[in-house]
Amino acid sequence: AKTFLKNDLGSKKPGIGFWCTLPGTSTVATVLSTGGFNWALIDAEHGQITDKDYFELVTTVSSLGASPIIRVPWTEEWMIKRALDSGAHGVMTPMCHSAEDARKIVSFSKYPPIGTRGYGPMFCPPVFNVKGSEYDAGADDNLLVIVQIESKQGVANVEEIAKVEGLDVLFIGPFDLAKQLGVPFGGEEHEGAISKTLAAAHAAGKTAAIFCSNGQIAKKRLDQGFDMVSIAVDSACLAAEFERQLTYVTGN
Ligand code: 3PY
Repeated sequence: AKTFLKNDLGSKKPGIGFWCTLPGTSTVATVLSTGGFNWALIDAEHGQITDKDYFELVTTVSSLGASPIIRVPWTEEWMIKRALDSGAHGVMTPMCHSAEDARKIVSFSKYPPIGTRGYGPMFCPPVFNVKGSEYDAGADDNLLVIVQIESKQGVANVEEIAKVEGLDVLFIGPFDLAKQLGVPFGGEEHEGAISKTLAAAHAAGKTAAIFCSNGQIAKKRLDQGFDMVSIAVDSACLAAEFERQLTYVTGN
């Protein structure tokens, strides 16, 4: 069973997703009912979600036709294992600094003999609606390995990172990137690092992805050549819309 997102990227359809920071399935179900998304990021690096929430979120997202991608808090083998064991279609790791980091992440994500992923996928087959043997046989090929490029070293080493076999997506975290580079967000150096990462991903035949705060920015990034974008964050949308409605009654 291929993942929705991997299928779409393989047929050159853009990956359109959103960021989920709230536990509980109501928000993801509401957003996914729009039908416009092929992935959702379940964020356990920042926000309120912990690994106890993975199972129900992953099941809800995948049952509504999108690929659940879990961002783990850090690049730890046990964190990646627990995320994959919930039936996630892919894992995103923050702060990939080097090809060595990327090789480690790939290894943590694949079963032996390719990697070192521990075996315990009891809850994965139902998410994919397949038998256990089918999940096992397809896991290494079908699950997405996504690393974030968002540091000085990550950008410096991005060509080598992109060439790492088994890695699927280079995902730019623009906010961390600006802070880690110590440059203004949206300035020349920031955009230069973003373009360099985009070019390196494509030169190596990998998917280039970037976090976007809204749909207008996401459209620009797709036009720039990115294959995969997020368009909004659940909690930020709630706050922004409530604030907007409030201005009608408070007048400011
Ligand atoms: C960043 O912009 O730093 C991210 O990781 C996405 O929120």
